[in-house]
Amino acid sequence: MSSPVNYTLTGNIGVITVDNPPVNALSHAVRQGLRDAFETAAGDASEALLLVCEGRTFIAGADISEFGQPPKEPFLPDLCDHMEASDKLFVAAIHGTALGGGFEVALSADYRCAVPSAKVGLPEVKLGLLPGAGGTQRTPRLAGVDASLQLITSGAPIAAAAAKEIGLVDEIIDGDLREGALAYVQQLLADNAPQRRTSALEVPAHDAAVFDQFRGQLAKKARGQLAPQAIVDCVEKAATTPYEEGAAYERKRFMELMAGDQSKALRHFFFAERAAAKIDDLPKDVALRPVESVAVIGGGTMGGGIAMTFANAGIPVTLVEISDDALERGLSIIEHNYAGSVSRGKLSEEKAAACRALITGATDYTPLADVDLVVEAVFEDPGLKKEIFAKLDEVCKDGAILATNTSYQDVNAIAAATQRPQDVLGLHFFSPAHIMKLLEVVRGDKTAADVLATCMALAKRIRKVPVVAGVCYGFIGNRMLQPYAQQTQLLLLEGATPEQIDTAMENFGMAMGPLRVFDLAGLDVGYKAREALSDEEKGDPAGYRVPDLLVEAGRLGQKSGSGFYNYDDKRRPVPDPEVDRIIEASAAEFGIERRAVSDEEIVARLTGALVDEGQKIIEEGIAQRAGDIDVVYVYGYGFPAFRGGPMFNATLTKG
Ligand code: 3H9
Repeated sequence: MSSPVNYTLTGNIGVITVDNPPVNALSHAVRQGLRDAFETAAGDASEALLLVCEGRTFIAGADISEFGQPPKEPFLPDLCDHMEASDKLFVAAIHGTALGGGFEVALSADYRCAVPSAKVGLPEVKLGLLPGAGGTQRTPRLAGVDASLQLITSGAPIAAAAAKEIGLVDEIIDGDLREGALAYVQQLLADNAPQRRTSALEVPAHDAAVFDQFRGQLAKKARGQLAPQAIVDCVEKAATTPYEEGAAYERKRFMELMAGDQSKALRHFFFAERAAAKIDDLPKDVALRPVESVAVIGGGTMGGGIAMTFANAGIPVTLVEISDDALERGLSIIEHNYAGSVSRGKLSEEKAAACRALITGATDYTPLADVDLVVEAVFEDPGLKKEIFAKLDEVCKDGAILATNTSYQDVNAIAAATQRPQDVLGLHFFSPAHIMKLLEVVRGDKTAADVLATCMALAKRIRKVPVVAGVCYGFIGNRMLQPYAQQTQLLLLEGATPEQIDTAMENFGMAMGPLRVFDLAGLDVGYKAREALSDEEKGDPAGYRVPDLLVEAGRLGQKSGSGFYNYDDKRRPVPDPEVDRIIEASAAEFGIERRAVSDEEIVARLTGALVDEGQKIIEEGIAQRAGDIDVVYVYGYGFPAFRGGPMFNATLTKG
């Protein structure tokens, strides 16, 4: 097999080219190829070395698929030291993304140049790791301690210009990178630019208090996570000890993290997210339908957020409401949201104005005749939804995709209201739709392959993470929420308090405990939904008696100032003895004897409820694979990614 690394002498410059699609990851063969190239270069007439990459990106990191297998020489940290020690001037030329081990390779060069669109970063923290090939030691020597802590603990890549500003990139190359980089190397040679080994540089002066400040911030922001804290320790070592000592320390901490459950879980999640985008029984070459214009029906919170999502991706949207007043309200919420993004610094004023300009309003279906996709986002009334789809069937052009954003309704029944069920599917966004990353793509019995494939590709374009679900009540996420909610209620009746349950689950890593979530969503929502169900469908009354009593007492959750908690003017939850009395009375009604419930039991029963339902969802073919369920729960329901999602977490706890 030919090597993914090619070495050629171009005049007096040895050009090393990595070509390992799709992302030039540092597989064993690439590491070997790099080592061989440096050995060849050591014995030839080259005066300097240039590293460039083929394809869409510079090296995007170590090969994650090799993690967990016995490591093979050359090890990346040694290779980086070896390349850095070369006595020929070494320059890295970056396009696409130089990430993780890829950026660590670049940090081993004497100089780095990049095209303006390039990004660099050390995203290992997102895999529960730290940069393990000198990244925590070399970055602060170039960029200083503060910028390095920010870069490495966040894992977020930065643009070439920002990287140049903090010293991580030396030269921006406009135009063709290879040509520009060759000229840059010639210039360096002509200027007699000295070799500049990063590991030999001094870490710039800094405030020693910054390490504890970061530890404190991360204890809150990345609660329960090991890698961010380990990164601070490593950068502190870089600032306080010689390079060799710091590098050995980094290596030790890297290996510890690599062997731990958090990194296993996050690595599982990395691949689960990418696998979720694939539909097993879909032909690979299915032609996609064009989606260049969209209509959203319903201008409420959900519809408005969906409209913003498309506009933010540059796709024009028509927002349809039933009256001028309703449309006015819907558009003003959108404006308010954009203004909020601008004031929080998330969006520039120009970008917000450009996105807003892509959204137009309508109060009838005439403009829908030409759109490529319609997303219906009216309230959960099955009759109304069917009526809307029958109307869409009349006005929309052939081939338009008709989607419902329903959270629970039968997508097949909605599709049957049209003469073109093959064009109908569910696109279930999560609120707030312009922020939440998850998109459940609900495949009806008759949904055409190209409709499904188009929507999966579209999801990526609008920066969502799509997961395919089959038709059932609540699809994947909301279906699993039911037994989770029921167990929560049983735990209350058996003796746990709302605060104990929420704290136990938040300490486990959930973004928010279940009772705080119910209060936020509004207890009246579930109450109304239950009214439409038969007793059998509602299940054990012990699973909903307390929230029913709370709603009947006017406690609808945050919106009414009280629910499972009272809320102060800053929306902080405060326990209320009245709620305890309601819980105790309900327990007595069902003859449930109250006892001390441990935090471990709370976590085990609530995560167990998710897993049991998840298992059924897989058996019934509603989800394609366990990893898809993990993606749904992490992106849609605040399940901690560092536990891999509910299904993966169960495999860890089982041992
Ligand atoms: C590290 O470097 C540790 C070192 O510090 C120390 C070592 C000692 N490995 O995301 P995409 C695959 S840790 C293996 O859809 P995009 C991916 O699975 C690493 N495979 O493309 C997918 O495969 P498939 C630090 C990888 O254009 C395909 O490539 N680096 C890797 O949307 C396309 O990926 C990172 O964490 C990898 N490193 O985004 C970077 N990366 O087609 C991780 C990707 O079969 N990668 N694949 O499903 C990314 O963030 C994105 O992939 C990237 C491209 C931004 C590069």
